[in-house]
Amino acid sequence: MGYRVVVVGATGNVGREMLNILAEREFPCDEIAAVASSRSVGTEIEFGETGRMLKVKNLEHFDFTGWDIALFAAGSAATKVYAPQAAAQGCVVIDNSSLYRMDPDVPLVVPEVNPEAVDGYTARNIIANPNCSTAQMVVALKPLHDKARIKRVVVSTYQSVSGAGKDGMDELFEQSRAIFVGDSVEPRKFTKQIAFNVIPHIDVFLDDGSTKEEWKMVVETKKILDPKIKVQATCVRVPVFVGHSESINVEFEDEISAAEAQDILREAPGVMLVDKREDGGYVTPVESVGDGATYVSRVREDSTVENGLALWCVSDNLRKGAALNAVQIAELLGRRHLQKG
Ligand code: 11C
Repeated sequence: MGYRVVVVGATGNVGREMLNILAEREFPCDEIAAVASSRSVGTEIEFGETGRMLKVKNLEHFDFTGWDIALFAAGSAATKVYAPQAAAQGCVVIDNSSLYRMDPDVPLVVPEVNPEAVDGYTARNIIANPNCSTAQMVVALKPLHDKARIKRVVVSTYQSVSGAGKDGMDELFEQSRAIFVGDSVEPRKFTKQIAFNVIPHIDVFLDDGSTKEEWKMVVETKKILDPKIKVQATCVRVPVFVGHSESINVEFEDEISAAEAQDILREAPGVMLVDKREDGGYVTPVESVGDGATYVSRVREDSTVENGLALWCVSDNLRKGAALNAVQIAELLGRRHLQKG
């Protein structure tokens, strides 16, 4: 016997990946529903590569009663209305938006890092999925924190346009084409030209001069990994379609060499160490696409601080950063709480 699973926002970048990953990992689904806003109702979407077509249902009229798990990849406005409704109807919500992440009654879970936190889901019947840039960073940092206790992290991100949804991908494509053929470029989704450029701004500005994306990396890392860790983030949009990269500097309480860190990362769950210290011996975002791993490369000692390391971290933001992590949470929930059969 399996689960009755709903994917909300099934036609978006992340929703489609959720369906792909549920199918790929053979998540035990007795029934699967693809749900989206009224705009997409009636369209058909494939359940992974199974050949099985799902007719998209209208979120506005969807009754979550009797469904076990809803993976939400909808915008914040729809999530605010329908996630509590689904939870109240007895369906456990795993939500990819930022809406509930910092709610003390909602666990924020990365299964390789804080699997036990999932047990807190009963307070609201909601579990939050972290921001993509946080998810990959904490997967890489957790095994190093266990070894040498992290004090401080300074991270600069290189985030792909797919983090901004399909509109972001379309804008990069259209601007690139326009520049090649000599047309003018009009930024719409992004505040400045993204093709052949980089933009040090993701999400809204906050009073202290940081952006909300940067704030998310700070507070989510504390909630998932350790509230004592200090984080300084600079989040940058780059003209890459899929795959977020991060340059991370870490300061530890205890001594840890680059070689020790490499040995630890080689064995760490969810991490793939590719660190050959030669031309091409590292991972770039295009190589991470379609994969679930958090890749770590360029591990080296940072001699500007005591007990410091620098590293490069890359992952498919639509997978580990969103859909895969959500499905892993569903698997964890199934193992720990919702056993079937
Ligand atoms: C981006 N990280 O790359 C964002 C997308 O809080 O879930 C995900 C935003 C979030 O634009």
